[in-house]
Amino acid sequence: MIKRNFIFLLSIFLLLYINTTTTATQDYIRRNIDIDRSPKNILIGSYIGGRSHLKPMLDIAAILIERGHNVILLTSGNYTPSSEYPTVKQISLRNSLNFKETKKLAEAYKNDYERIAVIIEQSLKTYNNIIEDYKNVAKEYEIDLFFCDILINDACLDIANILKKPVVGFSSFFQFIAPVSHKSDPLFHCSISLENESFLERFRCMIIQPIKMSFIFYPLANQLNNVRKQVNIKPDQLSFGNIPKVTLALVDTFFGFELPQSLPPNVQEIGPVLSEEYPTLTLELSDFINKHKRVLYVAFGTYFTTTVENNSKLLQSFVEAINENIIDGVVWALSQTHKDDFYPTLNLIDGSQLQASSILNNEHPHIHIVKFAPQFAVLNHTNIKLFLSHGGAGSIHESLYTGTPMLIFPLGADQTGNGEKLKSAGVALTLNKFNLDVNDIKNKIDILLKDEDVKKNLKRMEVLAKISSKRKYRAADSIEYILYSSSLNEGIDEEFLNEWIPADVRMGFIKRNNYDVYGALLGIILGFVGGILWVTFKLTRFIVNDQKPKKE
Ligand SMILES: *[C@@H]1O[C@H](CO)[C@@H](O)[C@H](O)[C@H]1NC(C)=O
Ligand SMILES: *[C@@H]1O[C@H](CO)[C@@H](O)[C@H](O)[C@H]1NC(C)=O
Ligand SMILES: *[C@H]1O[C@@H](CO)[C@H](O)[C@@H](O)[C@@H]1NC(C)=O
Repeated sequence: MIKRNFIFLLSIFLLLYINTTTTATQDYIRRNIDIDRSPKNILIGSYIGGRSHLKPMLDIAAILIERGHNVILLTSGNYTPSSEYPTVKQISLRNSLNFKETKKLAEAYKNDYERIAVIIEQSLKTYNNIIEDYKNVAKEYEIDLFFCDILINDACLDIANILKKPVVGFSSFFQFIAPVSHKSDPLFHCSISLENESFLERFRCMIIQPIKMSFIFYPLANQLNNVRKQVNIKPDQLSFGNIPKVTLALVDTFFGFELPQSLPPNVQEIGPVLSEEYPTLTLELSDFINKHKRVLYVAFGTYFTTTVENNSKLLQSFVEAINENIIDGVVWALSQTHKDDFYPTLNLIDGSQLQASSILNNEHPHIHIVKFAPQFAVLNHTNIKLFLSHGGAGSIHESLYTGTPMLIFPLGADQTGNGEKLKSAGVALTLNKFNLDVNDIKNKIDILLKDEDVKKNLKRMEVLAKISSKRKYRAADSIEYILYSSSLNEGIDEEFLNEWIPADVRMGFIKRNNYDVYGALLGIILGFVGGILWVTFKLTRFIVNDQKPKKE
């Protein structure tokens, strides 16, 4: 027995030995992953524009430019990316959105989706000019592919479709690109997940709310089709509220922050898209932050502001939080908020008074006010312990990447939903946007700084954000694949990208869900049950009749 085992072991050692000696003499050569590549022309189109909104698209563009392609940006607004992205050529839309006027009109509505409807309505007034601009640029630069920000940007999608060019859609919001039946959003007055909602709530979210919204968006779709007709574009859907007609959709988010869902191959989550480099702290800022150990950073993005009342409550709660030693410093990047958007006097809880202007002029030793801050570098500093944010996608990505917990004060659009998602990931708390309360703010700051679970969850999210941030290269790869595939085809046809587009989108509602098959099955079951009932009925009547005494 022992002898047999010994021989067995010996043969294994011999085998291992032979194996290692043969592999040692083996030579290796590199696998070649180069692909055929010829320079192509890509048009980025965004109606909304603006730095924070465009940045992720431009970061993907930067990769494509490095690989030899040309990128032209067609957008509105006065953001010029030339300082940050010198290789992107920018052309401005002749008729862009009048932000001031639109904001005024939108403020008359309470619901966020109604405000979006206002912007869509404004955009329709200039649809013809925008189409004209796209057409001219497409012709002049021989555009091969359209990379469209899908928010309120039907013109970009339309022009790609009529020129039969591939179109890649971009958004940070899944609900606009691949809506699923188990998720919704506060933008549509429902919660982010319908998993644990009651039957009535799901009925409201799936049936009532869409009907309510269609009263607002159906007339807009008609208006869009009227202006389409004027420039010989055939009627189609309004992309808002529908799955946009794109070849490939890229979504700048990541599961972990976003609630998980399944995706077809031509919809790819590629976020968080972040730049390779960020501007450093100014001397002044780094001086301030280095001198404080528990600093709260406050910023509401490039577009958003709140009321004088809310600004004043925020400032008051910062002063009190510092006095109560919950934090020891605050950096507030005001951006669109101005120094007169505050009440002149703050009445503190201890009865004392402070002049807002003295704080806003940086006379308070522990509050540092700036117009703009190099946000990533600020969040990246170890002394920044908390971010009070409006909850825009870009800010959230930077905060998660740097492992900074968040207190979200949502000011509109997708921000309420983003706040809910962060809360469910256990890395943030949210403030009530209609009823801001000083004590509530201080309490939540305190919790977020101390909670051990928050710290653990943040570590997890930081790793997830870091590894996911590599996927902007995947986004660029996918765009290159579409370019390559369309150049083989001499443009695009019905069959284009069928290797990635699931059959269900071609099958129609009934066939896709096999409702005809289930219908037939139901018919068979009903027929069978009906048959049995009929036979039983006949039989009992026969027996009953049979037992009745026969009339003579
Ligand atoms: C719904 O409830 C289940 C069971 O309690 C839980 O595991 C799940 O996380 C909940 N889902 C959401 C979205 O809260
Ligand atoms: C972020 O912090 C790390 C480590 O503290 C540092 O190496 C890196 O340069 C910082 N990056 C930026 C953009 O501030
Ligand atoms: C905070 O202020 C109150 C009252 O001024 C408004 O009603 C709120 O809408 C506002 N909240 C936000 C998020 O701006």
